[in-house]
Amino acid sequence: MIYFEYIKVGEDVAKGICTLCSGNCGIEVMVEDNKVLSVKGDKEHPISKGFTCPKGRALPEMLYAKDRLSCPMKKDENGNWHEISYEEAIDIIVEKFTYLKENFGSESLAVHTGEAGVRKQFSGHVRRFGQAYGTPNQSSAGSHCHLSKEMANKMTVGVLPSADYKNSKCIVLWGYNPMNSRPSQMMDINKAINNGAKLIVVDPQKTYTAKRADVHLQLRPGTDGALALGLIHIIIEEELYDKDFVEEWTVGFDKLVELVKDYIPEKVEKITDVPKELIVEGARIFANNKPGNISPGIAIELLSNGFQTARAISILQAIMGYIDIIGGATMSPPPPLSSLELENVKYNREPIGKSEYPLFCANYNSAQANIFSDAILEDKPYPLKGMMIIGSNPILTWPNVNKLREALKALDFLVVMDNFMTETAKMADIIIPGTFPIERYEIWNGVDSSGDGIVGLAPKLIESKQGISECKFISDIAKGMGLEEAFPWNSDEEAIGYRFQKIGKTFEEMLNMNYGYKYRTFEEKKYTKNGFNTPSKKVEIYSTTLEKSGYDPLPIYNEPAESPLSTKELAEEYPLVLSTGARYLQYYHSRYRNIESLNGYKSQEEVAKVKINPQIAERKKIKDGDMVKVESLRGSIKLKAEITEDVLPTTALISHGWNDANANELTDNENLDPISGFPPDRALLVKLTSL
Ligand SMILES: Nc1nc2c(c(=O)[nH]1)N[C@H]1C(S)=C(S)[C@@H](COP(=O)(O)OP(=O)(O)OC[C@H]3O[C@@H](n4cnc5c(=O)[nH]c(N)nc54)[C@H](O)[C@@H]3O)O[C@H]1N2
Ligand SMILES: Nc1nc2c(c(=O)[nH]1)N[C@H]1C(S)=C(S)[C@@H](COP(=O)(O)OP(=O)(O)OC[C@H]3O[C@@H](n4cnc5c(=O)[nH]c(N)nc54)[C@H](O)[C@@H]3O)O[C@H]1N2
Ligand code: SF4
Ligand SMILES: [Mo]
Repeated sequence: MIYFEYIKVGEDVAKGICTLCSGNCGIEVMVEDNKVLSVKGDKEHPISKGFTCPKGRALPEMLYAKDRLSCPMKKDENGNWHEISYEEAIDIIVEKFTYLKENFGSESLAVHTGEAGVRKQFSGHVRRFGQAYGTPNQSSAGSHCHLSKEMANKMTVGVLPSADYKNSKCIVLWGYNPMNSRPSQMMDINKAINNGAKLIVVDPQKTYTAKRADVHLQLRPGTDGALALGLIHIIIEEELYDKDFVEEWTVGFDKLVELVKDYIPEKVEKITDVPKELIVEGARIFANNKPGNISPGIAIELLSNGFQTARAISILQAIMGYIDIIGGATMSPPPPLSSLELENVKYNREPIGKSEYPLFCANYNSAQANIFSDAILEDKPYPLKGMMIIGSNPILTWPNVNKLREALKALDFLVVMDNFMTETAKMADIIIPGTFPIERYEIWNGVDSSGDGIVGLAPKLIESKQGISECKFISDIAKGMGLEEAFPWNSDEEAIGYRFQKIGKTFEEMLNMNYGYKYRTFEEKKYTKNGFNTPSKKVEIYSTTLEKSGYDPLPIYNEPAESPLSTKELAEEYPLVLSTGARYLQYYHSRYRNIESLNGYKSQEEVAKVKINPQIAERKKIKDGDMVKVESLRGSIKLKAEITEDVLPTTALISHGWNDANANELTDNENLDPISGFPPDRALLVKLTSL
């Protein structure tokens, strides 16, 4: 077995890569008799340099968790589970998928990979299976993560840039808190701050990071677009922008001047609740400490106005000329790997969401999963009868879960592949136990300290005793359905090896490069050669692509669909603005509440909390730790109150991912962003009552 060659540092310490999150930290793994004993950081790794977070170090606990699924299971008519053989599971799935295709058309099956599939080999296999089977309804965590800001940036500057923190003089963390969500990046951020870089944080919460900032713009959730236009207003009014860059490399600047004319600090303060003096100070600091960059987080995407907000932020960075330069926002193409997409696929129907979100669905050849419930329950635009969900727990992560639960119940057939019996897995007809990353090969990529792009192969370090390889599972269903032509590989190794063909490397060569292969050296201002990757080859402040699709070509601000300003009457009954989902370091969405060291050896009831300001607590006679009810138009949940000055009196915050206090019972799948279809998880109206 190839992977044993890997166990070569000393006798039993293998070098690997943690791919539990996109940090891709280098790890040293103690392995004995195919069992992982411990995980620690690999100091020689060129990007992570020895860093690991508690999740990575808890890998052994995850692998050997008592409640880990270990056998395929089938649910009977009475709702009881029975262990079945893998072969039997494949036969049932093949039979059901064939039935759906013959009776309702291929589009009646949706295949979804969640966050656990992001940048993983198996998500490509799942899409490929969908293409071979003939369903356009392939979806991913991209229905509510990353792709909205990626598409907004693509349409504006040609690509989603990434911040070069180390060399920056002004770092803006905008609805982004890497301290919890991408801790390995804090090394570079801290280095820059120690070298005198300014830090601006835009966050409704006084996070630890916000407390360290030079300027903390503590805004009302969902008003980020207005704040961005306000900052642009000051930068233009005080002529702080990069005039040469704007002149030569942008289109629509004159229209931007017109758009932001009204966004004077007084007006922006009224919308955002951020004191006007701070807005002015923030704009000046950002413009006068060159080069700067802005990292927009998920918070600005999970809004009913998220797409245009992402555009406004992208434009704010661009008019400073901070793009594609060292210390600014660097533009790096992804590693050029061979694609797993099948060519020339024709479908009978458009994917679900294509008529509502045509640009999103066309850009990503995907369905928009947030409206699957409508297809299942109301046959809109046509019936959806079956789903295969791999590496996702929609019951805890998709918006408006009460409706989603009804929808999943109404399906003819649901297959879930997971490592644990999640709330979603409980609703399945068939469950297949999955693997963890170090039980399989994975491709990783990152940027090293010189800004060079690296792609690598994360080795498989142990053979899974319980789980089935996700790629093998997909390939076995495809073969069962006579679609083997689309899956010509004899093993997972062969399939991964195929991906490296385009860079001229073999599987074995990649496996022998512990620290990856440098596929690109960093080069500044590439746009001066070929222009930006937009139709006009310039930064499109005014986007004709948006205009042609009937959207506003400028980064306009609309109030959140539910807000004290847009729905005044509703706000009288539901007066608090709720933002859901801010990350905790030790959890990953709905994951790891069962991992004792990560959950602090506590029950969910003890740790699930809503953060509220002392003023609200006093008014409602709530003490810290009291149980409260939080209610929106969609549903209500009960959990403990955490009383903290870190949130404004107008705002409440709840993380998502707790089975018994599921924030997504409150969220909305109707007022989705009109361009991306992303859910407004970060700005809802709720009321709070003490229990
Ligand atoms: N430990 C851990 N790491 C993760 C994840 C995880 O679940 N756990 N998830 C991964 C994934 S898939 C993603 S997408 C990323 C997300 O990671 P980030 O982009 O960092 O997102 P969050 O931590 O959810 O939110 C960042 C901040 O946004 C603030 N916020 C809330 N509402 C608003 C708002 O309306 N406007 C603004 N400006 N800020 C707001 C919150 O208070 C929070 O401090 O993290 C990834 N990393
Ligand atoms: N209210 C609210 N909702 C949100 C968000 C928010 O901020 N607020 N954030 C959204 C965002 S950005 C995202 S990305 C989504 C994520 O939403 P999901 O994609 O549903 O993410 P998870 O809850 O992590 O579910 C992943 C599941 O995969 C399983 N798993 C983990 N690793 C593997 C593996 O290797 N193989 C297999 N087969 N299974 C595996 C885990 O046990 C877990 O049950 O949530 C979204 N939902
Ligand atoms: S930050 Fe933690 S979970 Fe993410 S790759 Fe590094 S060790 Fe793994
Ligand atoms: Mo995400």
